[in-house]
Amino acid sequence: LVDTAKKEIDNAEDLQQLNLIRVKYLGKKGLITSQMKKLKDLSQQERPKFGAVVNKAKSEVEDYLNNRMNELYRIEKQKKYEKLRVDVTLSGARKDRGHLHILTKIQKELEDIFISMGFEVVEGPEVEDTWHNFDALNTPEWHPARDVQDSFYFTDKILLRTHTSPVQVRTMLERKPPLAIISPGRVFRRDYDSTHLPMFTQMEVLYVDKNVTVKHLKYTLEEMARKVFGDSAKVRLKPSFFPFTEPSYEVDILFNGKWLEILGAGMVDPNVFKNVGYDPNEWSGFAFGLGLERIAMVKYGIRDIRDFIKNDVRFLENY
Ligand code: FA5
Repeated sequence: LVDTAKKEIDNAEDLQQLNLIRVKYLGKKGLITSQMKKLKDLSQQERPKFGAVVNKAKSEVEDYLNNRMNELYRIEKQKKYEKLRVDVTLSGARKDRGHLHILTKIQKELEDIFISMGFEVVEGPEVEDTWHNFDALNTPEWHPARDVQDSFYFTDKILLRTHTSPVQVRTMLERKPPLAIISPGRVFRRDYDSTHLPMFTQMEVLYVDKNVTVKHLKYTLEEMARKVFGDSAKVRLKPSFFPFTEPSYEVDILFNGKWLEILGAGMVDPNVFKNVGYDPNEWSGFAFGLGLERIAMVKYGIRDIRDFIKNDVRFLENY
């Protein structure tokens, strides 16, 4: 009986089957348990002997069962974990990853360059009033830049800013000199061709301190050009005119053997200082406004400025 029990126990495939075997042999009416009922038919002398044999069989089968139970338990647990296991060496399904837009990258690059020179990033509103956008910047009513042909007006006093220069005004009104700020952002003009967009990105740079000269301006521009375009890049200032700077310059950068105009610059006009309550006899400064699309075009050889806003992935993936 013990041997057949053991065989059955060996063949049990899971804990459920094993439990049925336990009932079959060791349950209240089990095959081994019920052997004890034979005791009453035996003689006084035979009873202890027979009892001992049955008890031994019982504990033998019990031990055997328990061993098999532990074994099956281990195997089932193993199977469960096997199912959950992840093969970390399998190669994953490749996902297309996005990246920053070329303009965002250029903006961050320029921000880092100026931050490393001690400039601070400030922001201004895209919807401006004519005072901040023009008057405070010494641009009188009759100036052609104010023309409705060139600017997007909401009312006669409110418009989409045409450049980032009003942020100069807002910052100087809020703070006392000296100051060194940059201000990147969107600006809007009625322009549209392969080198002009109606919405484009400028970055204003303003430095105000005592005894600031054109040399400081030129050094800052050269430093910027070297960092953006490499050590061989050269900077050239050409006389120009802006109402809010005196003298004013158009700035060319030599890159890949070509001189390219990418920004307007100059020494802050004394009238602008007066308009924000700075004493022009005490304070001086330089300012410039970069076109970020133009910088990216020069750096990466992009021919048509309209590619920036088409959102064509085939273009964007190149940068
Ligand atoms: C200005 O906007 C002046 N506020 C810059 C300035 C600031 C001068 C501080 C002095 C002191 P301008 O209109 O030249 O200047 O524009 C500056 C740059 O913006 C240009 O050199 C060019 O790179 C870019 N730009 C101008 N118009 C467009 C346009 N429609 N699309 C793309 N880029 C443009």
